[in-house]
Amino acid sequence: MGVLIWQRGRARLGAVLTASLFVAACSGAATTPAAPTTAATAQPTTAATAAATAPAATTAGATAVDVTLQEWSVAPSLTTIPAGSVTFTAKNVGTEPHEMVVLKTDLGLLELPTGSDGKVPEEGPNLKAMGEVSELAAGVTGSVTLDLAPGHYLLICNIVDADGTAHYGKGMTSAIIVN
Ligand SMILES: [Cu+2]
Repeated sequence: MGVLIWQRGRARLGAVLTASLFVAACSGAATTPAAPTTAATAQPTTAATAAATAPAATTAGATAVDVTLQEWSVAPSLTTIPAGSVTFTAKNVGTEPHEMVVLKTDLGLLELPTGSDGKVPEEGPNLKAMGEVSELAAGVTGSVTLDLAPGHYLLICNIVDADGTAHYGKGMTSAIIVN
């Protein structure tokens, strides 16, 4: 009788120990796969954030200059800008077509040479066209991004109307300093 009780007690103890080991093994196994799952979820989130940030940083790197064109003026929002990438966004708020040509030159606002038709040559001594937003109809906006070195620049409208009216000669010129 006494032996039988001892054996039962021992068998019960064995069963409890086995169950404990089994639970420990299970929870251990359950914990291990949980960690990689968390890491895998976190990693794509980080990558997606980095990808979304990259294009924004590129855009933020360019200096933005808004240029208002009308009869008879060229009005940039900034007149002194840092060297490097510059995005000019020109809006024609006038009634006639206008354009915006960026010229690197040391000449003054109305000192540029002009042909017999009143047009400014876009290449020459102390004169170099860097780029342009070509002819915009009334109400239209256009942009151009240029890489500008330090220097003195003029923004002009180089359109000459059929009746011979040269927009530059009418005063469509403005200076920008890049430093
Ligand atoms: Cu014009």
